[in-house]
Amino acid sequence: MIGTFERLRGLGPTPALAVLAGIAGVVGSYAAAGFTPSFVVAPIDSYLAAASPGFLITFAITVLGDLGQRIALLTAVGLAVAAFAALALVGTVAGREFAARADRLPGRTLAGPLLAAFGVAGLAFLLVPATAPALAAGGSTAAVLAVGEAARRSPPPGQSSGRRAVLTGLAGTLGVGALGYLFGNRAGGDGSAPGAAAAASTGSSAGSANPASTPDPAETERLLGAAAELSLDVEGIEPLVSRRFYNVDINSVDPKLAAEDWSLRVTGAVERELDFDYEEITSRASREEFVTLRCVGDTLNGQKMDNALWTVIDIEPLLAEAGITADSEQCCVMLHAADDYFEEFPMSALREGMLAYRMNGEPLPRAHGAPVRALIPGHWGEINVKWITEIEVLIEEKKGYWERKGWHGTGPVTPVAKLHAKNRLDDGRMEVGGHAYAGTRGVSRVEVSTDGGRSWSEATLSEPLPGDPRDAWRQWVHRYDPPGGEHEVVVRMFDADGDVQPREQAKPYPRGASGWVRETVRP
Ligand SMILES: Nc1nc2c(c(=O)[nH]1)N[C@H]1C(S)=C(S)[C@@H](COP(=O)(O)O)O[C@H]1N2
Ligand SMILES: [Mo]
Repeated sequence: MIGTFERLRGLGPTPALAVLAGIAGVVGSYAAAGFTPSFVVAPIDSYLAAASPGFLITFAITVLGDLGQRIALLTAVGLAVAAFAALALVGTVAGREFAARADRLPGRTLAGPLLAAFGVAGLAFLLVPATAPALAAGGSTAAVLAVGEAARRSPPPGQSSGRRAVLTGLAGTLGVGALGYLFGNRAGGDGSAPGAAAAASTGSSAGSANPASTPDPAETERLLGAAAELSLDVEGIEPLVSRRFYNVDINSVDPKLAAEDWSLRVTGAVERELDFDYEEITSRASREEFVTLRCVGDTLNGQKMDNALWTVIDIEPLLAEAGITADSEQCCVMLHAADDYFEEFPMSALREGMLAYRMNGEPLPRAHGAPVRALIPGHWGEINVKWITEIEVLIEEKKGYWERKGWHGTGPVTPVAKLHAKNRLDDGRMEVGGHAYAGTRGVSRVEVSTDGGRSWSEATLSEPLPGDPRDAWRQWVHRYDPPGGEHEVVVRMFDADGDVQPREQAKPYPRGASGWVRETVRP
């Protein structure tokens, strides 16, 4: 270890130049691939997520939230830079050795950059078998090394050769960086980088050139208009159709699928295996349905719960075509996706399920599963598989991605009434409000206590959305004269059968958060 360090020091500024070249290599890959799975960082990031033990992921989801994903992405970038830098260093040292021996050969000084380019392009291609990003990574690394080395050999008078090399290398890396910014954003750029994920929920997607029949836009407009109309006028909570729909992904980089290239296979314990393309899915009779999703990793009063209007077809007829009838024996299914995600759950839940290809009147955004995702009413978000590619019918249970990490997130959601608005009104009263959701059990009533649970009042509920959807949230609001000081507000919901939700609080891991939400309010 110390020996290695001493040897690196003996190289002078070469390690610094190698790091710059490594950065340039990663940026070069980005320039060619954009923020897509062909970006060299993507497989490292998903490897980190898949290989992390359950407790770490649980901590990342429930404590760090979106920060956890950013840390994973940064770690992956760091690892990619380190690997490229190491190859650049080895290439440079070996190249100098070679140049010293072959001291007549023209172009011998390019031996180092060339060796590094081979190494970096090779490694990049091993990680992502895509030619252009691999070549761009190798080329960018070599370019920075070449200009840095040239500057080292012929420093202008009065400047140390090492300093000159690093400064030139830095200029080269910044140049590559500018190109990367320009081209990378174009290649992968539809706002699906984690920072822009929320904005993507109303953005464009792979399906923009989609040839298929779309539902009557006037009908969509009417439904969205009705949802806006029915939304309670409460500052600080989402309207009935979320403005920012949450995002949960196993990877930092989302798949980018073109509708024309996509297809959905039905495989496994079926009479006939089937393969549907986008056209076949979207030319079927569709309908618009409001469906709410909530992540099993959502904390009790967290924000990973949202509602949208989806254009859907039912899955049941596809199963029938594959020869699966209502009395078939198959216990369960595994849904597979383009990001290597997989989730298993009961066949009975899939029969109720839908495939969605539009969201709030737009083609399904990339961040939410373009071109087609599954929606399974009443169940935790995780089985609502995005970028779906295969429905595998099983005769025996298996574990899905999250269940392998210790979660039990394939069942029905727990009922919840969130408390997100705590507003002081102009007339001196307090206003509290939020959303209530119980999956297909429905919400019939929300009660609020402003004295820590001693007495209860009935809150105002938003009217049901048009079509009386089977799996959509409601909003609630309650206004009251606040007591003198700090007080505790408690909220509980009742389902359609009139049953109150369980009071005891439980953390998200492993079966989803539950219990009555309690918040301290200061008037
Ligand atoms: N292919 C794929 N599908 C997926 C996921 C994923 O990482 N990959 N995440 C799941 C989880 S845990 C949830 S909560 C929902 C979130 O959907 P959203 O990002 O559209 O809100 O998608 C589910 N479907
Ligand atoms: Mo989730």
